Amino acid sequence: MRIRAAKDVHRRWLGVALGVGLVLVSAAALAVGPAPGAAPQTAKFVIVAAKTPADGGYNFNGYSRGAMTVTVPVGWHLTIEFQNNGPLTHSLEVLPYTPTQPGAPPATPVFSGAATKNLQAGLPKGAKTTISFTADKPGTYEFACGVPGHAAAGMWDKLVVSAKAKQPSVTPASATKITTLAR
Ligand SMILES: [Cu+2]
Repeated sequence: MRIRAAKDVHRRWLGVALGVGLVLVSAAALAVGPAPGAAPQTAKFVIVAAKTPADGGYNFNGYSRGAMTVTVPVGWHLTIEFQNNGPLTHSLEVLPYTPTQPGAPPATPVFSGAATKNLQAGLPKGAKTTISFTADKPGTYEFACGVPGHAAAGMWDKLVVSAKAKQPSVTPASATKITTLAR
């Protein structure tokens, strides 16, 4: 009897220990997100053309001339909700970064799907559209307005596709809110 009772106590403690262990493992998984090397995910965020009057309205989220940098791990999918808040038409495309902006940006984005429709004519005030693409090649790129003259006037920011980054980020941190979704 005494031996059996001791075994029962032992089993009970083993059960408690396993339970605590499971809770700790679950909490750790929630805290750090997917394990390193996990499948790429989707980074979703908003870019508003002419959000503020900064730089004559030639800005995205209030930032112009590369003042905002979005960094994403290579291979991630990006879903960008584009909105135009300004009186002029604007658009958005991802191009290779160049220190000098062309007067008429190229009509083909660097990643397939990384451009809004009517790139050169632009979208009117109040327009909303979503673009989706895979950032499948590391490097430094730019978000540019495709309406001729706008990127040259300052309407461009940076996109870094990083082989080192594990999670997406934005500088400054208040420039947009990046949501991470399962792909
Ligand atoms: Cu524009």
